[in-house]
Amino acid sequence: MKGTVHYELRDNIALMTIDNPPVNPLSSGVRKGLDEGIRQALSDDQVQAIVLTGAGRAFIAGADISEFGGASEGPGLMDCLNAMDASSKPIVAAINGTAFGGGLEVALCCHYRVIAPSAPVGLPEVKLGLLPGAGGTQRLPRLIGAEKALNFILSGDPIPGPQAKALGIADAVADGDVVEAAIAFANDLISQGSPVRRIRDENGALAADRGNAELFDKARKDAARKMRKRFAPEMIIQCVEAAVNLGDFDAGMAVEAENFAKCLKHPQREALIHMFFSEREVAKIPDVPRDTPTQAIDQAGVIGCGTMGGGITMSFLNVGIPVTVLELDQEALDRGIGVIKRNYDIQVQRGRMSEAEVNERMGLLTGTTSYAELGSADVIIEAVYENIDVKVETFKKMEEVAKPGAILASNTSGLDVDKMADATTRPEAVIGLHFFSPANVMKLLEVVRGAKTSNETIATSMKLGKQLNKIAVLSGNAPGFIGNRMLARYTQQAGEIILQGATPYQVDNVLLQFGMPMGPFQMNDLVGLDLGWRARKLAGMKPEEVPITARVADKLCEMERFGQKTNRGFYIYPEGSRAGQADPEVVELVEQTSAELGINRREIDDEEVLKRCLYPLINEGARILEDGIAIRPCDIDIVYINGYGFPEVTGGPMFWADKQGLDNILADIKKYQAEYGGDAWQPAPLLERLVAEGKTFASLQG
Ligand code: 3H9
Repeated sequence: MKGTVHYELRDNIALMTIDNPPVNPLSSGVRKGLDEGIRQALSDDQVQAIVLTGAGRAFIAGADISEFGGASEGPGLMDCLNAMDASSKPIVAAINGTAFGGGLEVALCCHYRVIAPSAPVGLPEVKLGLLPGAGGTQRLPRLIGAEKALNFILSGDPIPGPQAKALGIADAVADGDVVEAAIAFANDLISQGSPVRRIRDENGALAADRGNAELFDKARKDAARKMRKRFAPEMIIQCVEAAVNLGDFDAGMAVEAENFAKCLKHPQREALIHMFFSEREVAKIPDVPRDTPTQAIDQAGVIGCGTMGGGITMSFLNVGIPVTVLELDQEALDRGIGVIKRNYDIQVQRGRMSEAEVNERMGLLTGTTSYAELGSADVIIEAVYENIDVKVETFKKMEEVAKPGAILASNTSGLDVDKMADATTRPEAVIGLHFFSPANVMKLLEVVRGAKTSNETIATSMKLGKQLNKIAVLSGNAPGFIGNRMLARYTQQAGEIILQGATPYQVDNVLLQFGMPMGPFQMNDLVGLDLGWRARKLAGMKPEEVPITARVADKLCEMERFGQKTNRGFYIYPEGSRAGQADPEVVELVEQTSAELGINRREIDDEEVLKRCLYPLINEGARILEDGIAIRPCDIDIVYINGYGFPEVTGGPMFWADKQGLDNILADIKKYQAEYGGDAWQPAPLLERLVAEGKTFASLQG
């Protein structure tokens, strides 16, 4: 059995300490310990009250997520909680650290709660496709009212101790050691003869909302907007609605139990829990030991203050790391820093930041046009034009000024990191740090190891990702790394499909329905169609040499339709709007291009559009695994969800592929190979092998 609960007597108080490192989830041994401890305390006449706390940094991190979907041993959690709730002796929770999910629900079964100021409490179940299924949907509304409870449960975000007190979740904030404070609180209860306070019996806060349909309508509208295609929010709303309208606690608990079971069975739950464990798994690199020494990053240098450089700079400033940003001339520098300031000012206007915070962050920023000023940085990241010769020259300059031990990084989105490393005398310090645009917002950081990158440089870069509140995934050094290599297959197919008969709007709509935040043509409009067009012109490419999938985009550029920036691209954007409208002229242009290329257009159904966009991407993912560019399938899932907007509820492309059945995918790939030929439809040997062996991508995780 996993975990335990220590029991000790402190005079007339039974102190129970949950011990299940590192974060005390409610595993079998903990449930057993809770059950036994409560019985022991109730049967001991010396005990007048019980204090429950956690060992280490957490109170309780929630139910043991790894037990979901399998058989679990030991007493059931609900039995333990019912025994606590019914206890005739008061139980005081001493919330010493994280109390999440089932952990907070345990605290809500206690009769009182004393909290450490730094302890976060939250009900993050919605993020795992679940709902608080240990009474949270029934007790919290009784404690703080339905509206606040709904907001708290639907956001899943934690709040610190003092806020928990202000909201009514905690009774007191400890002014010192939280266990001592809880013991003192319990002794006060005993001396005052205070009755046991059971939240289940409190109905006052609910009465005000009885029959208030508007409250739940609003919650449903918000959830549909913020959590598109999620199953759990509606289940949560129904539970809180039951708490309010049924009035009876046990009747509400029955609704909670039914809806929790529905969530537990739902595929989204499995996918989201896969994401939870994958996010932690990607930090583990088999050939870089966990205890590899890392260096502190206290100061950063960024070369280039355009869109990417500016965003990277903000990522550092946002976590309090000073940055020196370099531009070629003062005008470009002023422009870049102006954009950073404007971005922060917008945050102030939206009430997300204060003026003081903006000043603090801008105070950490130094602009320069001199490389020498980058000399004290612990990491220097170049974000210059995406051209290997320009990058190589930049690395030569970087290494001249960088202090010994500094990390020299490139924000390239797919160029050869080894070529940059070879331009220096310290290739062990060179690494790719591929941020995604907007770099201050996007969670993904692709960390690209070169042939000679040292373990220390890798470990420090992975740690830096965490420091910047990003999810770092390690990639090997091959064109396009993990994400852009897969993306190329996806956009290529989208380009082919429209020439064969679909419209850009049909393709985008299919992917939107799948759950992507935007389709490939909306993405092209956002990024700017002119980028590829200009690069092709610069390379002196003749019109007939332009890949056929880029022909329509290039024609749009000739008409000065560059995408959102010119209010016209594949879509028309009414002034000031980012919602594009379909344009019949573009459909004509696509049809004309098909005719020029001698392609007979035909009806392509939505199912084919989806398969043709996603299957080559998955096939390429298999090749990436085979080439050792990604360590595990889950690394690809994390890259695609956090860098490219692949819907989280699918668990990522490789997890999703397993659920579709790899044999089905391979059969379709072979069908399209016969129809269309080309490299994209050449089945990856790994995919063929897995199908032949009846295995899944997940089987590679070990
Ligand atoms: C729930 O409670 C349902 C109930 O309402 C109803 C029940 C009937 N279980 O994140 P870290 C592991 S649903 C099992 O690196 P941190 C984690 O995998 C649950 N394992 O540390 C990792 O393992 P490893 C609601 C868990 O300090 C290690 O602990 N609760 C659990 O950065 C360290 O984790 C949640 O959703 C768990 N519940 O962050 C909370 N939690 O070292 C989920 C963690 O082998 N947890 N592990 O890779 C978290 O948000 C963070 O882990 C926490 C610590 C903030 C607690």
